[in-house]
Amino acid sequence: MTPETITATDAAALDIERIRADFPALHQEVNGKPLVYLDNAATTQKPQAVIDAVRTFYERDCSNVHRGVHRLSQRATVAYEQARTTVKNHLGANDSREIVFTRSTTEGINLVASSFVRSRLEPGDEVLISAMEHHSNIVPWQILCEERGAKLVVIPIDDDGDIILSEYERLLTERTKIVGVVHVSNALGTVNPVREMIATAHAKGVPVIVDGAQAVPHLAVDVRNLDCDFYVFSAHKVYGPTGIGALYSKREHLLEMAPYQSGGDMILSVTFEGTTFNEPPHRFEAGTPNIEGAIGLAAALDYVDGFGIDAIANHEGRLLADATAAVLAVPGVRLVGSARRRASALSFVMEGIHPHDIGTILDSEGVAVRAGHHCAQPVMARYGVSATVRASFAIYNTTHEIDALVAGLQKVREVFG
Ligand code: 7TS
Repeated sequence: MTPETITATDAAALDIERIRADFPALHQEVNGKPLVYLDNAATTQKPQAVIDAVRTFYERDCSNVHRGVHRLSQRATVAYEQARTTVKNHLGANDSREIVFTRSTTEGINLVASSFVRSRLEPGDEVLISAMEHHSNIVPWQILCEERGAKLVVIPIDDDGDIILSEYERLLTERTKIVGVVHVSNALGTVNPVREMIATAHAKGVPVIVDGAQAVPHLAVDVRNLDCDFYVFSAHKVYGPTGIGALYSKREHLLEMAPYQSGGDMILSVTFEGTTFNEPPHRFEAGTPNIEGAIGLAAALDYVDGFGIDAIANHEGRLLADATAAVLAVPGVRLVGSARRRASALSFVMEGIHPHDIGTILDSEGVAVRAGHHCAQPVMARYGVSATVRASFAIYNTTHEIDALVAGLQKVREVFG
């Protein structure tokens, strides 16, 4: 959401105080100050509806899925499969069978690397990623390329933090076997033009996996409109539980893909002579899944859909625009990432002061931010810093909290003279 597209009416559409009341963890003090939680890109707080959904599973429906004839197991199975449908609807997929529950974004990428790309990668082939990827969209490809004698190729980004699209087109060749690109950068906040990038890749017959970890919480995602081959995200960044995420994959790919992990639930029949595998998505969900996690994820997406992701995006877009201006007005602050289109995250450094010191002083004021490399060390290297301070916004943040952030930064300046 570009700040200029936000209108006052959009921003007024959400009753933030009422929303805040839904999140128990927000109402506490840290170091004697009201908590100002601005580390949402790392993980979000959870609304009561999600906590209740998980709790109800344990209090009423606790059972394993897909195996019992008894009532509790039937209820658990229905809830688990309904959660799959909720994810499918939220992402705009065609078919629930295109949704695989994973542990996280990280696991989704590893699954695609292992089950889809490995068998297609010959020596001399290439995997193309951008220079602003999270480590989880770098390291699995690096390991795979090493194993297969293939090459990891990186699309450069410009000083603002936008992908250089002419370089992307140049680097996309007949050797490219997959493109991996982040939808929204966790370190820079850049919203990448993934729809256009996917069309460019498809014109050359190259499939694309999109890392949606920071996009699903902040903008409308429609996998059919994007026409991506794979899309991954984690529940915990979109108000859901940790330890659960989802992979969207075009069904034609899933049908061809080799198993990832193996064991119970992913089989049709097993003898000591051999095993036949279950249909996707179950083929990729070996063992007892994170049932309560899937149920909590569905409750989280229902919560988001109750407000509408566009209203959330407008609110957060306004906060980001206000915070950018306010933080930039603090002497010595330099922004890291000023892309054309940004969402949620504001990364910055202060001259002569280490980000960890800034984070520690902000914490003493009750303000929670992330200070570090954000699991994106190549991004830090690109901008010549070892770390940044990152404030990242969610549905429940307010302009008062931006004031608290800025007051905290003034305190940092006082302490460091
Ligand atoms: N991709 C992006 C863009 C991310 O921001 C993250 C997590 C991941 C992948 C990995 O997600 P996971 O749920 O599998 O761990 N990013 C962050 C962050 O910015 N601070 O803490 C985690």
